[in-house]
Amino acid sequence: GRLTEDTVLEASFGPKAASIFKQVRNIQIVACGTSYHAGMIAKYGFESVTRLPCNVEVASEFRYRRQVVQPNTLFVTISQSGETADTLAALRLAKEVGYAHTLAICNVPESSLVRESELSLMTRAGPEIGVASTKAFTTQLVAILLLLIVLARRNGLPRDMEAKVVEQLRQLPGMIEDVLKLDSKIEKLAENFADKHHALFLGRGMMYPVALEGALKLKEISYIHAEGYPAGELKHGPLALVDADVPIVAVAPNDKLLDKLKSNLQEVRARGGKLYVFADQHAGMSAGEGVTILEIAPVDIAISPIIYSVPLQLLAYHVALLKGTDVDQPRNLAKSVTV
Ligand code: F1P
Repeated sequence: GRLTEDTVLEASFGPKAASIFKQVRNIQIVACGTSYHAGMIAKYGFESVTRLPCNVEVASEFRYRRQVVQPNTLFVTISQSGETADTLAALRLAKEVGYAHTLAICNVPESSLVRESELSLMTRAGPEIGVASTKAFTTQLVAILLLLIVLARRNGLPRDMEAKVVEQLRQLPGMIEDVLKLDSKIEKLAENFADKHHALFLGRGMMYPVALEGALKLKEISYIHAEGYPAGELKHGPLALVDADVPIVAVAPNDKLLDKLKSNLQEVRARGGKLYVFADQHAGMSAGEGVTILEIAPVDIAISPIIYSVPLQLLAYHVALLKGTDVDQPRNLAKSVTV
């Protein structure tokens, strides 16, 4: 038969996908750990492009909260394994309390989460070898962009905007190859972290969850205490932590928040904090005393969270290697938290 848009949607997401997407008026995202950070990024994109209200919450809180269910809400879970106990319990609760539709973004087709959700979108990252989620995260971000296109189309996404996102996705593999070329520089940078006890990761907008994810990776595999912060919140507390012994990582794409971020970074520098900034080539950031810049080729905002996550993953990896920790099997952590 003829390949219609609806047929494609149903082949990708499951039966009834086309009519479900037409009805969606709200989005509720629930996930844990790294998958939660992917959900936070999704919220920025979904709200700004589709104009649908979107909430995001960690599953371990969502499942114990009394819910107010908005009509026509699409309940989205994100999970690498599809077996995370809190995420699964949240999905079951969502069905019980009457969320209209459920969708799992997941890496494992035969998982409980996929089986129990009405719709699913597979990330197809292949098995994660280590405990810490890395390629699962970047593929979740790609899946989120695809879902964003679908939802935005239903709500009138201009075709030129869609074409731009699709073009960015086509160029993504090459851009990631380019970022991976920073590996030896990042390996060198890691030497500034291996003997430290704390680190701060800063970003703004969609780069805030990217900063959270960078901090989580460092915690998980190198056991260095790391905090991710929205850079504008620094003055409300964490600035008190800053001294020469707390390295500060910032992610600085050339976006509309760049000037604000720069002034936040100046505040940090003024207090003796050493800065390591992954910055767009055209961000106008210059290296100097206590400021190291690693340049990233210009990228569109749609894929910047994907691109900027990769060097942060590499940083955590190299710090862990220097410290001699087990990058694949960190202490105290399980690949899939099923209890
Ligand atoms: C969620 C998660 C992972 C983390 C670790 C523990 O898992 O927090 O992000 O790396 O493996 O579980 P999932 O629901 O995405 O499988």
